[in-house]
Amino acid sequence: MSKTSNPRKHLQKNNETTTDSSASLQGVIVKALSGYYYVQPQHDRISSSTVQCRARGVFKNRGLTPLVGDDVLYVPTENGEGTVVELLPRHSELIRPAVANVDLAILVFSVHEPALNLQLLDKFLLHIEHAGIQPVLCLSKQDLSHDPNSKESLQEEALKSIEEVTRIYSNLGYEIYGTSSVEHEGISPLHERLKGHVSVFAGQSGVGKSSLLNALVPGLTLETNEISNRLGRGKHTTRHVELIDIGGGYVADTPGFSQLDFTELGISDLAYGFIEMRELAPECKFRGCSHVQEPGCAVLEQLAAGKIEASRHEHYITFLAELKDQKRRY
Ligand SMILES: Nc1nc2c(ncn2[C@@H]2O[C@H](COP(=O)(O)OP(=O)(O)O)[C@@H](O)[C@H]2O)c(=O)[nH]1
Ligand SMILES: [Mg+2]
Ligand SMILES: [Zn+2]
Repeated sequence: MSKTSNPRKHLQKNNETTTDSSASLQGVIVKALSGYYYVQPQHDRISSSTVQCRARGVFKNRGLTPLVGDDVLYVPTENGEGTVVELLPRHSELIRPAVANVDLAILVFSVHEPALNLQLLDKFLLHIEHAGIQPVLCLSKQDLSHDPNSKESLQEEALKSIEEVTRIYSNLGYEIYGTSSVEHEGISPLHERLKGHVSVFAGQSGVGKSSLLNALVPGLTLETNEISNRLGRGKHTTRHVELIDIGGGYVADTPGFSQLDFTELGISDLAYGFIEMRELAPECKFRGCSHVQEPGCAVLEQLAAGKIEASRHEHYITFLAELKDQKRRY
């Protein structure tokens, strides 16, 4: 029996509205490129093959654009491809990078090379908190703290970084993972943490994000030690987001939160992004207290009592000045 002799199939091919939606399957968009959406079937997560899909025109009419990370319903078509017929509700939406349903951000900082920068750490945390995503701290390159070949001063600095981050940030309730991609240390606890989530890895260039992903996913060979992706290495390398299946979860292969400016933040968002200030704000005498010099400020009281880390408040004040300066320029 030839395929075209089946009248129903014939209809399907020529008129997508007759597609039987009850035959739809669920999946996740893991890549979007040139009008195609690559859907990883939910029922078949073991095999790595994705289904190349077009989206129904009806999305555009409703102003909906499917994003990488979206949970969708799709209907397989005859040629082995598919049609995305429904977008399931989104839990979150990141703009840069454009990914839906990210719920975990792994904030990577190296214990050395590049040296630990607590101000940058607080800036990343602020943006992640603002995006409503759960942050997880990862202190990478831990091997540098005990590498017998490295200088003693370097080892000391690495140890100091570990001690400082642990003291400040675990007191605030943040989870901290220590890793070494070189020694493959701490990789599986991090892997466990990523399961069941769509994550982005954030952190400055050179901290070891790509190396970590390569260590987490057997067979993955992301380029490491990239100098800069500002100009792109070839004319044909268009930057697109892709989700990497890490076995029980997905990670977006993008330098997450690449633009850390304050354009999207207001003054109250700043205090919200510092969790200790968010918690104390209701106890301040004035509503909308900016925790800079107001009388009866609970944050300033706790700071004076040594219960709020000085570096945290310092960075908050610095960001506040930057934000005000940025607003003035517009
Ligand atoms: N000692 C040590 N070096 C590392 C580790 N992970 C990455 N590196 C090195 O750090 C540099 C930057 O790594 P890469 O993964 O490209 O960082 P990314 O820019 O954050 O993606 C490379 O030279 C890596 O070899 C680690 O665990 N230990
Ligand atoms: Mg990289
Ligand atoms: Zn206050």
